[in-house]
Amino acid sequence: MKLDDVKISEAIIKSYMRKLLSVLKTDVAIVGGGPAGLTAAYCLARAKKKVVLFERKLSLGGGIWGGGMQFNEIVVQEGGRKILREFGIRTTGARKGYYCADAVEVASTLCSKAIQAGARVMNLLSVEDVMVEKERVTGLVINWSAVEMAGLHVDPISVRSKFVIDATGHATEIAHLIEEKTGPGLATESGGVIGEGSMWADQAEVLTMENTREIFPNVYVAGMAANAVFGGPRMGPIFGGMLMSGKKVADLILRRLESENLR
Ligand code: 48H
Repeated sequence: MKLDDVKISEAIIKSYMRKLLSVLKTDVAIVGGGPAGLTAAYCLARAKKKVVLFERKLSLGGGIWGGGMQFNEIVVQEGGRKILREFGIRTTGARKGYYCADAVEVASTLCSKAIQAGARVMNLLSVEDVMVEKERVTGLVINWSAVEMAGLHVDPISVRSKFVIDATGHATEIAHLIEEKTGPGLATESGGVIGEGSMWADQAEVLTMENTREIFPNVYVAGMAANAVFGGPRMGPIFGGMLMSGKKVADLILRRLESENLR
């Protein structure tokens, strides 16, 4: 068959527009495609929820790719290994309780499994604001990352979602946005983002799980952002907490969706 260049363009435009239209109203909108966001996307999609994940960058995976100091291996503990196994990702036991996984295998597999489970993953799109109605977040405001990078004055568009997950990592962008626009109403002691503490892997892994929760009506925080919001320490290249936090946030939202459907 002779290829028609314009038909290639037409196929891409039609298919992308179908995808974009399909994410305008969702159950859960996730900001950030690192380990926490991708794990949450997979767990929610597997439970048949309508889920979209927005990632600013070209590639998904966030901080996974670089492992520790560009050694492309990550470490997980027992709980993290269990989740990696669910994804079919292999680990090697450096020593009991410290399991290594190939960072490239982890990033690519989390991404492919989330998409195959039914999550819509939209890269090259940045979340620049949230929609707030009656003191609760009702969706996200998105724009092309290229617009953001070029600093162009181009207005964004909005997507509605029952729940939002801030999985933006160290930057904690959604929590900062909410604090900036609505005042100190976050579920922290100060009502604002406390900021992440210094390295202490053991505490950080425990606190990441504790800090994975709702921080503003309809907004949950997961992964590194959870520690940054509540002032937990950082943990370096151990990623089990990120995976477990992604799973926990999905479970919390699944329970909410279930109870709200029953009402
Ligand atoms: C669209 C956005 C926006 C936005 C940010 O940094 P991540 O990998 O986040 P986590 O929490 O899943 O994992 C953290 C982990 O990678 C890490 O950094 C660890 C364990 N550090 C420990 C330590 O001590 O340093 O991914 C977040 C993603 C990135 O890909 C961003 O590009 C993306 O979110 N993002 N996407 N719109 N406004 N903000």
